[in-house]
Amino acid sequence: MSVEIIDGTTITSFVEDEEAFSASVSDLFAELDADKDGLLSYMEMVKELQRLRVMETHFGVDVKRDPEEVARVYESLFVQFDHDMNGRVDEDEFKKETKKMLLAIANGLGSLPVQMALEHDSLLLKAVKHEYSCAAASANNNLLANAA
Ligand SMILES: [Ca+2]
Ligand SMILES: [Ca+2]
Repeated sequence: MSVEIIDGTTITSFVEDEEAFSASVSDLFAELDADKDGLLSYMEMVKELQRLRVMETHFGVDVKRDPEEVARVYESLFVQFDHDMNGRVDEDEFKKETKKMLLAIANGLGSLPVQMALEHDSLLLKAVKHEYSCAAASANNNLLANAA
């Protein structure tokens, strides 16, 4: 875990950097794909779904403690990823839905910076690192981030 200051722009500038975002999502996908068949099953997605769930509760959407209820929430999240409903999430589906969810979080955060505890391999931490590298790289990147 690392505690970082994050705001909506941190996330949107990361998502809009197609190259950096694609590479990070591919890494995460490969890491989740335990049997390396190029598709994510529900069981393979559970770790990531739990992480998304933590983010949801962090932003005060709802907190449900009943295990059955929580399982239903995970299942409905999985279905959101599985666009063609074939029971598996491919990399394209994963990327599209991850992007959508990150942008929704960015929207929720707005321009108000918040402090968050982020896991070392989470996309949000990658977004923070991306922001650091952009700030260091050039003023052009800052302009792009501000326009986002
Ligand atoms: Ca798999
Ligand atoms: Ca699918």
